[in-house]
Amino acid sequence: MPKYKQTSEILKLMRDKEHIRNLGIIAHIDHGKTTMSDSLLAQAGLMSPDRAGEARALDYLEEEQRRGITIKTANISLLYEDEKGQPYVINLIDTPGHVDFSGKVTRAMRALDGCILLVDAVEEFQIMTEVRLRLALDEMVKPVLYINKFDRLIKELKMDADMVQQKILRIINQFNTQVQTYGSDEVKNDWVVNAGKGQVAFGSALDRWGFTLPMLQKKGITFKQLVEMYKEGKVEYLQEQLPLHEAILSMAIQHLPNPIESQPRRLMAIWKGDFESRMGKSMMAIDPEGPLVICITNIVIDPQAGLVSTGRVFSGTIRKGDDLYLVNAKKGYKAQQVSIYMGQYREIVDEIPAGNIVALLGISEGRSGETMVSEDLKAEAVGFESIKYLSDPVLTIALEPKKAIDLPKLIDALQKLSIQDPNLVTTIDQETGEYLLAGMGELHLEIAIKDLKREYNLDVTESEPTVVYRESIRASMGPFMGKSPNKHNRVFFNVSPLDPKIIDLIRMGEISEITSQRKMEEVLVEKAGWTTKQARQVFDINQNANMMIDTTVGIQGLREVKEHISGGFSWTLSAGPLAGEIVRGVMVDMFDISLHEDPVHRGPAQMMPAVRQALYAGILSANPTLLEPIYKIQVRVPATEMGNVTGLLSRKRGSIREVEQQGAVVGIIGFIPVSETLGLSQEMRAATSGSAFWQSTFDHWAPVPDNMLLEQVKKIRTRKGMTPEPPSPSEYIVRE
Ligand SMILES: Nc1nc2c(ncn2[C@@H]2O[C@H](COP(=O)(O)OP(=O)(O)OP(=O)(O)O)[C@@H](O)[C@H]2O)c(=O)[nH]1
Ligand SMILES: [Mg+2]
Repeated sequence: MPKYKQTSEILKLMRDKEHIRNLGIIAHIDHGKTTMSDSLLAQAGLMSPDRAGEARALDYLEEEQRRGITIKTANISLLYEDEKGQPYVINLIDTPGHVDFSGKVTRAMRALDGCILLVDAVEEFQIMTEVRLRLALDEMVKPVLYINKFDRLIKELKMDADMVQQKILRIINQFNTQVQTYGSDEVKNDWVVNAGKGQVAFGSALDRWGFTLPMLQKKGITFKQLVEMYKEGKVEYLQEQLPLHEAILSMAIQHLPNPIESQPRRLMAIWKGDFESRMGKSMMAIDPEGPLVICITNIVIDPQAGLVSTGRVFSGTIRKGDDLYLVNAKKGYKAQQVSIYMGQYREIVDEIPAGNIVALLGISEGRSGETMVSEDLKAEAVGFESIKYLSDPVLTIALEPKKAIDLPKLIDALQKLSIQDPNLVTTIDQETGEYLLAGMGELHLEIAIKDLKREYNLDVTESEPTVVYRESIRASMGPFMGKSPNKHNRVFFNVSPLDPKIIDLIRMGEISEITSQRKMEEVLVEKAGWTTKQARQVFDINQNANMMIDTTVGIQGLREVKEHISGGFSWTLSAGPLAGEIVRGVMVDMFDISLHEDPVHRGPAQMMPAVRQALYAGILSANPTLLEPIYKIQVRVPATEMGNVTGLLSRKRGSIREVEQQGAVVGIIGFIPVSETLGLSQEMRAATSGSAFWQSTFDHWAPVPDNMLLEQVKKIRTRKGMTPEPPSPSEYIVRE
């Protein structure tokens, strides 16, 4: 039975940094993460004897129970004593495997030092196994491997010990190949795993037994005997001899880093301040006596308690009543309650020291990615790098309250939804006044709508999901002039397609509108081959991957209108001229400006429309197109059905990149436009008599084929209540 601790003892443990592990459980959907996390909670929970051991304690949302999948991340703290009696605190985050909830996994990574990649022994590496492992490698969160559903190999596949061994060797090889391919130079050799050294665990989360090879050796059980024992149904004996929590947690404490080892390495990747500053030094030392620094990694709005911010304490010790300053929001708040999450419950504690994960009440403007510091650090604090998501929201639905009187309630609810999940993006369609909700996929939106209806008690009607497009250009053109409504100000632009290298740098958050001059030069010179002079010309960067450079010389008053030009730039590009979709990948060279000498006549109401006029003229003239989102798709199907799948994919404008045969099953990897996947489930089922399993993840944006372009533009415009024909460039081109 677990030895539960009193809060006073827990605090002592949480101060002992060498004996803390912050780890995540990551995997493909349905491979058994939550079943495993539940069993760890039951066998090694740090608190709450009355609640641990509930069936599916971590998938506690009604929607999760109903669907049998995880939708959110859940935190628990565990206690594990090694054979010498040394106690360890393990802060664990169970994450969802479904692709639509990938953003939540990305946010959780911020709080972690290590993770366990879980792989279903039967299914082996699947599309999200690879995606999640690469995410961990990108974030410098060290992974180890747990191979789950070991029972299925023996019971269902009737494998003998040799066959089992071959199968697990293949999984370990897949893991190590990925680490060596995608890991950074610093880690790729250290992070490969070796089963003989106890860096791989095996087991059955369902039956709650598991082992590492050293553990098996110590108990004097051979691999062959183990397989035999399971075949003979000696599950209870295995549970007793080889408890799952021991296998997993002993692997975690031996092979995953503690905060002292990991935090300095992680800081290099996620914080760009000065390591010699007070803030930098204290975070590098994980000093519990230093100034407070917390990075928020998750927000939950609790109907009773209000907004709960979860985050990693990078420095200092957080106590109830502490004053916190939010670096991005530039506001101060008081921590009204300090607690740790145990599944759905929060347990109040007195304080949480650096190197742990905390849940706070009272930070009403807390947002994921926000940096919170103690008041005394306010003036010098440098925030963490923004959290980078691998994919964009690609589907959108229009919402309408059934009763007009509910509109304010709907707006409020939508705002709350996107505070908790920043991958749900709400916009108002400027033409129709409709409320639009964009998300990562059909399930993501379906669950958001359910929340609106049930949690927020709203009666809304929703449209079918439609695909989100982008607008872009394919030619370099110019000059284009934009004139302010009062005719006293002029801007002059050239436009061209933005270099894909720069698009990547913006998407990965390496450069943004808030990047310092010094860093901008460093990144653009090193990674894009620009000269320092060019890098100094960057005037504005827009998150949707557009850039403006300023090549004007000696313009009087430019500094005062800078903000208005930037405002016009982002306002215009949030809805392009072709179909009102977001503009992506445009480089604007502002090479001349003429301004009225009186600031009164060159305010935002004058400058923003001037910018828009020139940009619209430029985009419409430069061979504009729509970009559509493309999924990477992986299909597993019996070899006999392969032709039906490839046929279906090519009818859907898909392409095939790789076909891999594994026994009687083939794995097909390809690309398919998202617009062709709405309703694909039924067609796939019909084409393969239900024998195909498939998953897709967002991969990239690609131009809509030219022969479909105009029709697609008209379709979007009609849906938005605009005139079907897109405007011609002449509507925006002004001369003289
Ligand atoms: N046979 C067998 N089934 C298992 C094992 N572990 C989990 N399962 C089953 O696999 C299914 C999925 O388990 P979950 O724990 O919900 O999987 P998950 O990885 O958390 O899924 P998501 O969070 O939705 O990605 C459930 O039906 C479990 O009972 C195992 O070791 N053996
Ligand atoms: Mg789960």
